[in-house]
Amino acid sequence: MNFSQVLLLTIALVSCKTPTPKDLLKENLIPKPTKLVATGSSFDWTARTKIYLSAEQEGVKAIADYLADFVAPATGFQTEVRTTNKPVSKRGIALFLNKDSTAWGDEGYHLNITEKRVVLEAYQLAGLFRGIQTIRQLLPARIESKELQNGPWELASGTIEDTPNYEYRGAMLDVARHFFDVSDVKRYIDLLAAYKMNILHLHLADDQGWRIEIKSWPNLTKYGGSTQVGGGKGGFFTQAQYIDIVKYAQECFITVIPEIDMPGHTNAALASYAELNANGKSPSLYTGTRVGFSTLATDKEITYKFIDDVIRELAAITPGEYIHIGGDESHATKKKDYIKFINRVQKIVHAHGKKMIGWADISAAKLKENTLAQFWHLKSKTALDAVKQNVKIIMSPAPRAYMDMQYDSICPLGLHWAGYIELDKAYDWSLETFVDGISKENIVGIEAPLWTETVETIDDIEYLVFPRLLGYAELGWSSQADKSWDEYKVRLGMQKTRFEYMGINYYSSPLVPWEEEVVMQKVE
Ligand code: TNX
Repeated sequence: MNFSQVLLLTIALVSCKTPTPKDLLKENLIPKPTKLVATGSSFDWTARTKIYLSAEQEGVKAIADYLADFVAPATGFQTEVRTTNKPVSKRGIALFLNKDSTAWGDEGYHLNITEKRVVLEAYQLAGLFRGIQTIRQLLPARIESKELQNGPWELASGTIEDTPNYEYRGAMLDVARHFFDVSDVKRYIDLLAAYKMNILHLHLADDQGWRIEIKSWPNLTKYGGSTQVGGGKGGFFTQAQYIDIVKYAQECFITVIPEIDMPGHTNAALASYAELNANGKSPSLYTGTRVGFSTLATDKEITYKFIDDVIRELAAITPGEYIHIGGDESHATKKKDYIKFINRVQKIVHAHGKKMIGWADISAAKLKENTLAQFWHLKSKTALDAVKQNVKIIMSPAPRAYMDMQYDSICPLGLHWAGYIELDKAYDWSLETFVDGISKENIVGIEAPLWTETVETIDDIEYLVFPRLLGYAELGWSSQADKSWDEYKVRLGMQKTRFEYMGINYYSSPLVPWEEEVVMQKVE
């Protein structure tokens, strides 16, 4: 294109008033919405577009600001947020809490797009936030750019009705094997939020490091946080930093679930305080990757005083209802001691006003019905034993959902003890049929863990998480009825340009038909 053609095209764009026909059905939304009807036209977000909300709806303004701020860098628009009596009858974008729509649930939303307006309605604020992520994906991929881009900024017209299939949709980040700082965790939260995930599980303590400040036991971080796998300097979150992370996640309607793994996976604590060891002696710090060798002294009273202090301090800075106590791979703890230990820790968690989550190994103990068991193991007995106690399951089966598994044998990062997990394997299964004897009513949802024995930087994190995360997000959010890898992989392939503008270091799997997003220019 030469200069005069560019000029002509620009004039055509600026002077054009008729909306471009667009097909909502051809948009590549992930996770796939529950119901979608296309009306063949589009809404054009311009410099004059405003976001309207009704004055009395608390919390909506923050979400409107989030949307306005999100589009600002790429569009150059300072989209005004205005309060009015009748937000849904204005020309522009309306965000509205519909208090009668209890059936949409906390996270459901309705989106109605015409040539004149975009109306996003939800029963709760979280639903508005999830709906904003849909608006985000309906805008051209270059909306993700931090630099000014050319318009137009059109959204295909039609209606979307959307509610999540599962209430628990999460990812775990292990900050114990390698430490990741507040900015890395916030980046992780941003990426979860983009795909409507609602749980961030932080694995805060393991053999190699203790990563959360506990004021009553200061050596945990001072000494126990001072290294990591490979012998690097480690690190930890102060309580103030943790509170900052929790608040950041809350703004994305994501709940943080903190995990202190016990009674195994505790070498960092045992190294920090001799009295927690059965023999009263501290082991050295550990920077390798073996598992199953450490245990708290389960028959010493000081151990329970320690746990009580840790859970009390953690509960005080954690607004979410759950504390995760690990409980996996306690091979150095005798079975009868393990059972007594878990029963007692469950009481401590409840005494501090929280509910307990543990890896499904905890089903050997006597669990309360409001405890959740996180199924990870190749064998399903642990999950079945939990279900027998009326305990609900978080599905994290390692051969499908472990984001630290390599994609294939030449993948430069990750482990493969549970197999290689290419994108088709990560996506092509269903939560409710994966384990015989466990069905939808036993399951709260899905969580994809990222263990970090081999993961050292945020780039490493992104490479293992992307794009598997999108598949997990869809398994949790979308209804499973018409699911197919062949259809999904095309939608996934269309995320290429978006990932690039988002600056994501993703794995470009050969199984996916990656496509650049074509920039639609209006030539009249
Ligand atoms: C098993 S999964 C573990 C972790 C390791 C992971 C590595 C689970 C509950 N325990 O301690 O980091 O494998 O994939």
